[in-house]
Amino acid sequence: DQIGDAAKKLGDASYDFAKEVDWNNGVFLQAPGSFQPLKALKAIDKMIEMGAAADPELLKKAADAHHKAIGSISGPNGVTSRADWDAVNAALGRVVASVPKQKVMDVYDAVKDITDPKVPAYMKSLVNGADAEKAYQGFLEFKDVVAANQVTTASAAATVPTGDKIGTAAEALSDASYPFIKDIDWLSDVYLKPLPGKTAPETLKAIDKMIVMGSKMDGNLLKAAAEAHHKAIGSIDAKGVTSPEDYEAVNAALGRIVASVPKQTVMDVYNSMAKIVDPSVTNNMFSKVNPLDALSAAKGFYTFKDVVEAVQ
Ligand code: DGD
Ligand code: CLA
Ligand code: PID
Ligand code: PID
Ligand code: PID
Ligand code: PID
Ligand code: PID
Ligand code: PID
Repeated sequence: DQIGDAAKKLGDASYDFAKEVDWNNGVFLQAPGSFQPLKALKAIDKMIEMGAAADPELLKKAADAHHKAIGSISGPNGVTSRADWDAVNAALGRVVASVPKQKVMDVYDAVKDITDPKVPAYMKSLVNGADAEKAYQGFLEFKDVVAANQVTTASAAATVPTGDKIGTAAEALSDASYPFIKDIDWLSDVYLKPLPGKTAPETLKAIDKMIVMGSKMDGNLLKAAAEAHHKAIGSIDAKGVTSPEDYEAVNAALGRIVASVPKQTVMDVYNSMAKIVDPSVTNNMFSKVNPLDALSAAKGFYTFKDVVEAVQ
């Protein structure tokens, strides 16, 4: 297709740049400017809206392309192979083309809003500047091909199951855990701190398992989960906490996407995360909340998971 062909030209223009970027640099975990959690949440909300509007099949293929690309990483900078670099660009270009232009621009504008204007120049200073400009020129040509293949109307909303066992179980889980949700400091910057003692390649392994799980999920249910998050973001209070109803809808939606993949795929995520999350992290989280609320939430989760497993 045209986007695939254009991605090869983009690769010619951008792979030198890709090789020069130090993908293992911890700077990419930081906020791209001053820390503004509510504005950042807005930017993420725009990404969620874009993801919910995208073609689920193309999202799945983009996830697969990333998984494959992780498998061909080489060298100290963590760069993927030329072929996989092109495949990722092509897959993302197709995702972008599957949503109306305005949804893409809304993401750009919202991210721009939390990005210090000095950041692009700083990024450029870390690589060969001429290669960065060559890559950007390639991007400008690529985006015209994407625009020429772009849809103009959004896809239909997801179908949300009703009266299912997971929906019912989500009520009990939400009742048991909402006090805990209210105890958590959602606006803290602690969640952007590096995981103690873990390198980027080690962390990427766990993220890879999430990508694999995402790729196996039922597309309609994943879309519904994105929509539930978008709605929940719309009802947050000043401390970032969503309403009990929207919280319950998020739990139900997430339970359903978990049930849509094999148990082992979920356990692969859990086990790979357990390898990189030091007990000091969980203990620190626990120390900041009311312990009885956390225990009630945990009990609720372990009851909920049996219902999920039964329909998995
Ligand atoms: C960039 C963009 C990269 C900056 C990276 C910041 C992104 C951080 C994302 C953090 C989000 C949070 C998610 C994480 C959550 C964690 C949860 C725990 O360098 C601009 C200005 C605005 C930059 C900010 C907006 C970036 C938006 C990027 C997309 C967002 C997506 C995704 C996020 C991440 C999540 C992924 C899953 O646009 O951009 C460089 C440009 O900066 C440079 O400016 C451009 C002008 O826009 C353009 O108008 C033009 O002036 C151009 O061109 C210069 O510069 C000129 C000529 O016109 C060209 O022809 C050519 O010759 C060129 O010069 C050569 O120099
Ligand atoms: Mg990504 C984007 C890393 C998994 C879906 N992703 C980005 C970039 C960053 C990144 C490189 C955001 C920062 C930025 O804009 O830099 N993703 C990244 C990693 C992983 C991952 C490390 C780990 C596996 N992503 C992942 C998964 C999905 C996505 C699983 C779901 C399928 N990702 C996704 C989307 C988008 C990203 C939809 C974006 O739109 C965003 C992005 O790239 O926006 C431009 C700048 C970008 C780059 C350095 C890489 C692109 C290089 C282009 C083609 C040429 C360079 C141009 C110029 C020099 C700089 C960019 C200017 C900009 C205005 C265009
Ligand atoms: C400028 C000036 C003009 C020239 C110009 C110009 C540049 C405009 C630009 C630009 C626009 C632009 C847009 C970009 C958009 C990037 C969008 C990224 C979206 C990320 C998402 C992440 C996610 C997910 C995901 C799916 C999940 C939800 C999420 C489900 C259902 C200024 C050059 C025209 C770069 C969507 C993918 C996993 C949130 O206009 O003179 O330069 O860049 O998890 O959804 O699971
Ligand atoms: C524009 C203007 C509107 C019209 C429009 C428009 C277009 C927007 C577009 C577009 C946005 C867009 C985004 C693309 C992003 C591509 C990102 C590629 C990333 C590739 C990576 C590969 C890799 C790896 C990996 C992880 C490793 C690092 C690597 C570590 C730690 C402008 C059409 C709406 C194409 C990250 C995955 C293995 C490098 O908005 O008018 O057209 O395209 O090895 O991580 O090692
Ligand atoms: C300039 C002027 C214009 C021309 C121009 C220009 C240059 C702009 C540039 C540039 C922008 C730019 C951006 C780059 C972005 C790279 C993003 C990489 C993201 C990598 C990640 C990796 C990671 C992980 C991971 C998970 C870990 C955290 C991390 C935990 C909990 C100035 C040329 C356009 C290079 C996200 C995945 C392992 C961080 O604009 O005229 O030149 O470059 O380790 O999670 O640890
Ligand atoms: C233990 C001991 C026994 C008792 C026990 C026990 C506990 C087990 C547990 C547990 C398992 C467990 C699993 C959990 C899994 C969480 C998984 C999260 C996945 C996140 C993903 C994120 C993503 C996306 C997304 C879609 C994108 C890709 C991504 C596309 C196509 C120890 C109690 C049985 C909590 C998938 C969603 C946006 C990456 O066994 O005696 O306690 O918890 O962006 O994909 O867009
Ligand atoms: C288990 C054992 C196997 C069998 C199995 C199994 C089950 C795994 C499961 C499961 C995992 C799972 C995960 C669930 C997670 C629910 C998470 C809910 C989060 C809700 C939030 C709401 C909100 C917001 C929001 C953003 C705001 C904060 C809030 C800010 C900055 C165990 C079956 C495989 C259900 C976060 C979105 C508005 C609070 O593996 O043997 O069954 O379920 O307002 O952000 O303000
Ligand atoms: C313990 C002992 C057992 C019993 C037990 C127990 C407790 C465990 C606990 C606990 C675990 C735990 C975890 C918590 C996790 C909270 C995660 C919140 C994430 C929030 C984010 C917010 C954000 C943003 C956002 C984007 C911004 C960055 C942020 C940028 C660029 C010990 C009870 C089981 C509470 C990610 C979205 C706005 C950070 O196990 O016997 O008690 O709690 O602002 O992006 O700015």
